[in-house]
Amino acid sequence: MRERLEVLKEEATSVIHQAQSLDELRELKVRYLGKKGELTGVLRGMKDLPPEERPVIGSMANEVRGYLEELIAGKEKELEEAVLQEQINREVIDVSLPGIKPEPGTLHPLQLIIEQVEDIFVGMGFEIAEGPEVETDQFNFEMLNLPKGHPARDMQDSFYITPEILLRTHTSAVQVRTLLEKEGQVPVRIIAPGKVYRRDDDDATHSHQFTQIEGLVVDSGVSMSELNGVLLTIIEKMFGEETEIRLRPSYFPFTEPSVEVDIYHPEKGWVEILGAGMVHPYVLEKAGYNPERYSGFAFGIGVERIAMLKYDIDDIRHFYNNDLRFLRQFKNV
Ligand code: FA5
Repeated sequence: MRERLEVLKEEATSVIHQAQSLDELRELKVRYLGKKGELTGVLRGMKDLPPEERPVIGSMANEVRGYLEELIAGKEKELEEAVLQEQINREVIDVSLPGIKPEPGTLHPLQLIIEQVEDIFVGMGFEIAEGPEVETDQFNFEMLNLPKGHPARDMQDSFYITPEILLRTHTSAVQVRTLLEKEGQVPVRIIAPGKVYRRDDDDATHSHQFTQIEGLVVDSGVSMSELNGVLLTIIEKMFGEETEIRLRPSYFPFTEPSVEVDIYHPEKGWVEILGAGMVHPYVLEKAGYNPERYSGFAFGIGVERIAMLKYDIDDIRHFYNNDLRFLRQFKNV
């Protein structure tokens, strides 16, 4: 019995030392120390020993068990460390290699124009206002002197959601919202950039969804010449002092008189960029401003048209196709 234990100890010591993997070690642990393992087998045989030998062999067997347990634990640690070291070696990062540079995005050309125009107007004391793209018929049309059935509604063929709610056809709806918010207070000096929607057929210069910047000034004694001055300032700052412009008399139900402004482009000829005029007394009155006391002017700039002239873009659809080759050109402007 004593010899069997000795042999067992020796043999186990040797194979445990040679174990190559944690799995192998686990198998050895079961083989020698498990319930059906070899050491347990020896202990089972103790019942056949003379009583006086049993304590001696028992204590020896326990010693062997303790020894093997410690040996296995030590080997386990060694193998675990080897696995970890191997993983560290495999995942080593060479910090001296050049990194992958994330390419910074660029501002969209329409956003560039909006920000340039905003800067110029903020410099002239204007505030920036906003309104929703889903608008009521009342703010988009009725309070702008365009009652239901008015023929001028056809100029802005609309996307209706319900008979009373639509995608706004122009940013002029923000005029109404601003005046109602200001509750009769003056001065009002705002610009309002945003998207607008019309059932226009798309072509090189028209889109069913485009961008406008509305402007509105209301105060006592606001005149048409002030409107001319503001429009000239913005055009000169955006296009340079040499730019040729043309004011044409026009018609909008919410301004009287009304004008449209064209810019001359050497290849494209005259291009309409905005509509403007003196705020119609009906609009002032409906929004709580006494037209006897106050006057104002308003304008609506087509942002795509400005960007097309400024950056020589021949088709409005380039703004919406998100072709990176097109967008990357605006990196350093
Ligand atoms: C209006 O939308 C008026 N609300 C402008 C206005 C505001 C007048 C305040 C008076 C006072 P109009 O429909 O003309 O006007 O549009 C204004 C500008 O938007 C045009 O001059 C043009 O530059 C641009 N625009 C109009 N339709 C389109 C379109 N389908 N695609 C791209 N740009 C357009």
